[in-house]
Amino acid sequence: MFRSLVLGAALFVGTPALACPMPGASTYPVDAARVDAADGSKIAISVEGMKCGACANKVVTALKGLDGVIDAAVDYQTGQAHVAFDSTKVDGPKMVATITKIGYPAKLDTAG
Ligand SMILES: [Cu+2]
Repeated sequence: MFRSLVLGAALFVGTPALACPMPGASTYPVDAARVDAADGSKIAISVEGMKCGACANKVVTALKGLDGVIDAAVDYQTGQAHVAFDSTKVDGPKMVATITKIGYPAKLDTAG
């Protein structure tokens, strides 16, 4: 009885926080390859503060909501975002501002 209570408590503590319900979910390699193959200009952005796949999805959704963004791939583990975009409609600073506004401090990744 006591032993199972201890085990139960250990399992409970080990459960990821509810705010980040998708700890293992990353389709980033596939998404990044798709972005590389897409039309338009390409840009890399560093994003801080992402903890799980749901965080990455929020960033992707925000980017795709911008007029001119063709496709986006975001990896919460490395904080990398890759975006394919129409440079006549949107630019890097606008994407950075959009990501930062939803709560993830971002900056242009000059290393590519
Ligand atoms: Cu998260």
